[in-house]
Amino acid sequence: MPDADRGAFAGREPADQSSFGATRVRYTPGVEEPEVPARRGWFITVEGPDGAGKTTQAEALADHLRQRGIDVLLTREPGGTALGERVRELLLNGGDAAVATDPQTDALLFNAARRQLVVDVLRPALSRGRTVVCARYADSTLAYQGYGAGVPLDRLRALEASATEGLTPDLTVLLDLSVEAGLGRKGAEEITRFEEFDLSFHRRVRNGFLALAAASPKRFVVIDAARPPDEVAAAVNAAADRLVGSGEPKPVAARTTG
Ligand code: ATM
Repeated sequence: MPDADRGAFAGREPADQSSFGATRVRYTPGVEEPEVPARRGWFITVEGPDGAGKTTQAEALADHLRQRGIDVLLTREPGGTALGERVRELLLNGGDAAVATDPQTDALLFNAARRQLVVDVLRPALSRGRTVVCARYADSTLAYQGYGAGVPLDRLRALEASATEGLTPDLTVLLDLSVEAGLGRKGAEEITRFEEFDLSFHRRVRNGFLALAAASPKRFVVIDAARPPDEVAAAVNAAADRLVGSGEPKPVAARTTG
């Protein structure tokens, strides 16, 4: 993502820093489950293989929901917190031999960044009634490190449970696209370590996303991302409108299984 686009994804809920002096090592303040507020937000994730247009579509969806009067926080994985953005640089840096390439190490790092996002940004926003649109979330680890790189899915689900404590999206929009079309859309400046993997890896990732969608048809909506961006956006908006029109979101406290 170009630097100019980062601002849109950088929105974070401020953590309570009051009990930490400037000279001390900072740990995440203790997590206190908030009282269940009157309003709760929807949690929507946008997933898909490389080049499917997640960034564009997540931004367009956030705009659409804001036009409906909904308070939206737009964020992304890996990223969305200071730690997450640093993990992003570390993990995506193409061609850097110092970066780990063991897929389970990758999974641990993605989940470390995820946990920080859940604690610092997602839960506070949702419990204040904000709707969150997040480009990538836990399904990406299952697709890339699981289906793509062969880490057993049950191991990844255990890491996910630890990172998210059961915070699951209300809606996951899967932008589906052939591997050839997706990789063909990427500019040279967008090439990360993951695009350097072979085509069969990316095919397993795509098929992994489709398998995840087939296993959770209530949560997923699969959209053909080969169509023009405005048609894709209309389909994404329609899926979000169905969700938002379907009733009240669950209380955030009820989304904790850990
Ligand atoms: P984009 O957000 O620009 O799609 O890049 C994130 C990359 O990180 C993406 N691959 N590429 N290019 C997928 C990869 N990724 C994982 O492998 N596992 C994860 O859990 C997440 C969140 C991302």
